[in-house]
Formats: sequence, structure tokens, C-alpha cells
Amino acid sequence: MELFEFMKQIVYQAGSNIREQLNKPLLIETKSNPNDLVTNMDKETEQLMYDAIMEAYPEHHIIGEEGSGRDITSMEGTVWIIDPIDGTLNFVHQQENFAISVGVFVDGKKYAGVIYDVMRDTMYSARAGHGAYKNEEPIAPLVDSELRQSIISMNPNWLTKDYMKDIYSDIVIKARSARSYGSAALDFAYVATGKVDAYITLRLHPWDFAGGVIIAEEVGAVVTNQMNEPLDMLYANSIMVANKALHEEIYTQYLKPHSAALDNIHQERFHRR
Ligand code: 2AM
Ligand code: CA
Ligand code: CA
Ligand code: CA
Repeated sequence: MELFEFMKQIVYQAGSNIREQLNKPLLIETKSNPNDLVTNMDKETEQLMYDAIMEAYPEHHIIGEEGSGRDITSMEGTVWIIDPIDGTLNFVHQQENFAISVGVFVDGKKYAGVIYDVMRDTMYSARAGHGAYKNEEPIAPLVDSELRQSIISMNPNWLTKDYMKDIYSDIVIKARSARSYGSAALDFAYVATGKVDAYITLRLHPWDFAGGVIIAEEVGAVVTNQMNEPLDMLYANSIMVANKALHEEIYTQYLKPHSAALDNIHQERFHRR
């Protein structure tokens, strides 16, 4: 089986395992703060995928949010970057609006991305250079938009701190409207399918964006950090993903004027995974 097909197969299996266990009691623990949750299903899903990949491809490398590949510092060989449940808070509170996200890279080059909206049974996928799909349907290339006619996805929590408000509130004011979905992977999928025109966030880890970058770029989205720099798959970063014209408008008119403040934020936060 081709690697791309295998990726989708194990993600479907992991997703149906989550759906089957949805009514069982969850074991919920906190991570970095009281609102940063992890459940037994996050860990079980990562383990299930890890075991399946290792059985089929023992030479591959796997980085996962719940602990796989902590020691990996190179993108040499075939590297899987996995978020077993992206949107854990949604998973716990809503039992929907969460996704499994996978990006695969070969010697540092983008190979394929998969984002699976588990409860809607919707698979977003792309093999780099071969188009992006929502289930079996090809996703159309993105159309340019202007901020004043765009819906942007941004977590409102970023606007509650003064130094962030200075940077972001003008973007929200100018946009047609703003949304917050609680799953970074689904935000990438929504930009790729034109449901929102941009997704802007200040701190994601590689497992949050690895699959999404490949899918979004495949339909012509521009994906960078908020300083207009390319992303490194081994490090946390800020994110701005949008159609080409909107990316340019937001960067040059709203972010570049704050480049000194943004530079400070990036220096402090993003030198590790
Ligand atoms: P997660 O559910 O896999 O942890 C929610 O706004 C989005 O941000 C989700 O994609 C979530 O991924 C991610 N996220 C949640 N807590 C985070 C944290 N403490 N640091 C960085 N990203 C986080
Ligand atoms: Ca998490
Ligand atoms: Ca995540
Ligand atoms: Ca996660």
C-alpha cells in the first residue's frame, strides 16, 4: 500500500476507535495549567497509531504530542508528526469539533497531510503536489479576498492582554467577522476549504500544524509565522495562514508595523518544541 493510503487508513481506524469509546468514562488530567487537559483517549490514540506505524514501517520516526519522539532533533528519513486529538477541550466538553492530525515528511520535504474530523467523519488530505481532498472531493484552489470582506479565525483570549490587543484588535475590527473553533487542525482545514479566509494564532506546536500546512499550501494558501518567516517542523511557532492576497494584506498592514513587539514575543517563546 502506498504510504499516503496507509496514513488515511490508520487515521480512520484511530477515529473509529475514538467513536466506539465515546460513552466510556474519560480519565482527565491537566498538563501545563488547569485548562490544558489530556485524556486517556489522547494517549491511547497516539499509542495505537504509533504501534501501527512501527509495525508497518519500523524505520520511520514519529513525533507526537503525547510524548512520542521527544528526542528527535532532525527531519532526516521519514518523519511522522502526529496530534492524536487536536481540540482536546472540545473533545471533553462537546464530544465533537476535534480532529486527528498527521503530517509526514521525507528528508525534510513535505510528503502528505491528513486531518480527520472524527465526529463528522470528514477526511481532509493532501499529498504534496497532487492536490487536496475533502473526503473524495478535490478542494478548489483558494480565491483571494480582502480583510474587510473576510472571516478570520482567531482565539479571543489573545485580545485580553494589553500588549496583544495592540497588535491584533485592528485586524478583528477591519475583518468582516471573527470565529474561534478550538482546533488548530480544523482551522487549517477551514482555511483550505474557504470556510474562513485566515487563521491567526500566536503559539502552536508542530503537531498542531504539520498536517494542516501541507493541505493548506496544496490549495494555494500562504503559511508562515507572524513575522512572514517559514515554519520549522521541529519548533513551536506563531501562525498566519490565509489566501495569498489576504496573507499579504494582514502581514504588511497589521503585523509588520508591530515587528519589534512580535520579535520579542518570538525570541521568548519559540526556540523549543
Ligand atoms: P490540543 O487540543 O491538541 O492541545 C485550541 O485553541 C488549539 O490550541 C488546539 O489546537 C489545541 O491543541 C491548541 N492548544 C491547546 N492548549 C495549548 C497550549 N497550552 N499551548 C499551545 N497550544 C495549545
Ligand atoms: Ca494538548
Ligand atoms: Ca493540538
Ligand atoms: Ca492534542
